[in-house]
Amino acid sequence: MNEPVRPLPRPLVILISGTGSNMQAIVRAAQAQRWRERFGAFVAAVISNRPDAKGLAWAAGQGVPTAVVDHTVYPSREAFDTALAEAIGRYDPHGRALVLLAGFMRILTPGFVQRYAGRLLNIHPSLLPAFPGLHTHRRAIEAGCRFAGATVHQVTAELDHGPILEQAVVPILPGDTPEALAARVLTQEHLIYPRAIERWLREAGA
Ligand code: NHR
Ligand code: GAR
Repeated sequence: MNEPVRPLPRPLVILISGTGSNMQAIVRAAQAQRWRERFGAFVAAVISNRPDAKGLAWAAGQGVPTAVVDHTVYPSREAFDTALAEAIGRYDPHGRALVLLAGFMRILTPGFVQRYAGRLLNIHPSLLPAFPGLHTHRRAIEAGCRFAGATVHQVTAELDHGPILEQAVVPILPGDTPEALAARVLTQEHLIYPRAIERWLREAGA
């Protein structure tokens, strides 16, 4: 319902820093669930802040445009974020893109977040509001948590604090290592991130 006959284009721009398995899950869901036909949504670009990110080669192999904005060559976070916004803008001529952080490891400035307000999502490997920031799996194990998980949320200026769109829960097992727990959480991330995006697109309408 409410899926228009010829929806306006909705570029999806995915930001990565590494493997890009969440990015792959999004690309596959876009194809399998016919997001272009249903929502006008298509993966317009994958952009990495690291030139050696594994996910870039996979995206290029799928025919998805890729770009690198290497944070190490910019003098400040503001300068990096300005360059990143310029790169996104090349794939977002009408300011409608949904920008998806998928294992993206650079904290974004308030100015950048403001520019994409309401259309900037992140997946974080913890059950927010527990364990914002880094090393979430080690911290959850050390805290004695019985459960961990992942959260898809809107990005706001306060790190890992935006409104929650989806969550998944996994058990923490006796003897778990951060690596074992991370792998268990990651399988759930690949389910909830596409689900959150599909719902966002459906609710955004044309
Ligand atoms: N930016 C804002 N403003 N708000 C959020 O909620 C953000 C964000 C940027 C990235 C992802 C986040 C996560 O899900 C994310 C959410 C990087 C760091 C970090 O400390 C923390 C959280 C997240 C991503 N990065 C270091 C930095 O100095 C660099 C670490 C590295 O390069 O390995 O930017 O966890
Ligand atoms: C994922 O677990 C994601 O939630 C996490 O990094 C992994 C990236 O995997 N993100 C963060 O820790 C953000 N600070 P992927 O590159 O295979 O999607």
